[in-house]
Amino acid sequence: MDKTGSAHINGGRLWDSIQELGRIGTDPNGGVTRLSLSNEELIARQFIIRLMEDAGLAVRQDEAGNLIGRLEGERQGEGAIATGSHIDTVIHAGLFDGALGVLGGIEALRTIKEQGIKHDSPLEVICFTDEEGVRFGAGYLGSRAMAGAWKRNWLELADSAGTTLREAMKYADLNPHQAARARRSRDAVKAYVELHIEQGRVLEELGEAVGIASAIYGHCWLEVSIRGRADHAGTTPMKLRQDPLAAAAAALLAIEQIAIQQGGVATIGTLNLAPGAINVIPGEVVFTIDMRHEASEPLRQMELAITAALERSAEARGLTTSIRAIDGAQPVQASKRIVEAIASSCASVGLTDTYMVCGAGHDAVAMNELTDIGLILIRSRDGISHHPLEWSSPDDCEAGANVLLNTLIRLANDRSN
Ligand code: HGY
Ligand code: MN
Ligand code: MN
Repeated sequence: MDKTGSAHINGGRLWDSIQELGRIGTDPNGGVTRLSLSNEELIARQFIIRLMEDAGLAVRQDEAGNLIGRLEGERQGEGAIATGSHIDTVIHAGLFDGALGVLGGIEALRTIKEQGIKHDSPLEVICFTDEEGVRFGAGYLGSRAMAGAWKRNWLELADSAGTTLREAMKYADLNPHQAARARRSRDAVKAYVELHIEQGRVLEELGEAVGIASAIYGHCWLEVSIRGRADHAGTTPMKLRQDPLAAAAAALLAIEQIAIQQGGVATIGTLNLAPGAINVIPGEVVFTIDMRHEASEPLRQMELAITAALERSAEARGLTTSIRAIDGAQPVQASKRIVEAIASSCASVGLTDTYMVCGAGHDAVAMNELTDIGLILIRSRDGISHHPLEWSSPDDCEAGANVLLNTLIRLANDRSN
């Protein structure tokens, strides 16, 4: 601890670990792809285990595959103050999404151990299984399992190659039928604070390195199928077509307007045509919608209005549509006591307390079902994320990890909770 009573991590060591993890799963044309439980992610897990062990943490893997590094506190039997995030990525991702929270958490606990910093409560850093949900279609799998929200039917979810989550878990030496045993009690985890890149433009526009999330958006993921009739592209007159892509196109523009009107966001991230040939009118269109809002009711209104727009557009062309809810979570509020601890930590390292609502989802959303949560965000260059150009500076990574470090120390010695 320095003379102001604040502690500081080893910024160079943190930056090196981010770069080293970023070399696992690199894409030939730049970026990183480490889908959940893929070979690349399993290799990255071994790197995380080694780093946790080098930091002097007691390391275990729970039944959902979450890696947990733990430092015992001075008081026995206390609930842990936890931090963490994920190392699985989207496709062609950057180096920082999730990685900063896992590596920043390991660096914070390593600093506490190295410097012999007092902490009454035990401290944990958790590397959660499958936060992104990109491979199987449902996210927060590890954090939901820990929070007691594991769903057995997730095991049947399959990736684009047809491999189910059940098979992927077995491949990773996990017993898919025991995942629900990862559930922990409220007594076991007293608080969860996550460090993450902002993935947006707010902090950069404010000129601030670190932000404090007051709330995190909720999300609703739908899979939509519109079926028409495949036909010859040359001989089928326009008025005789039953073209599902035309119906989808009309609906997509309505979806954009609904999101704007509700003050939320909506994204069509995947779209597939069948049979998918240049000279065949598609018989079926399947696409996904990711809609989000900071408040529950407008999120619900978006889902209702978008569903109605899809059905109207299909019916107007005599087509059929089916809509399947594939994932979702309600917006969450950060805990007041944790926000205050983060704000005091910002002040102790010379940073202003900048508050914001976070549009990206995080394991903190799932952990909010188990305990009080907080979220520390750092600036993203040009707000770019889920992209090879995602980047945050070494200084901002260090600043965010210092705020995390001092927040964990505060919460671990706070006798009032
Ligand atoms: O989709 C998200 O907001 C996060 O990256 N899982
Ligand atoms: Mn992400
Ligand atoms: Mn993330």
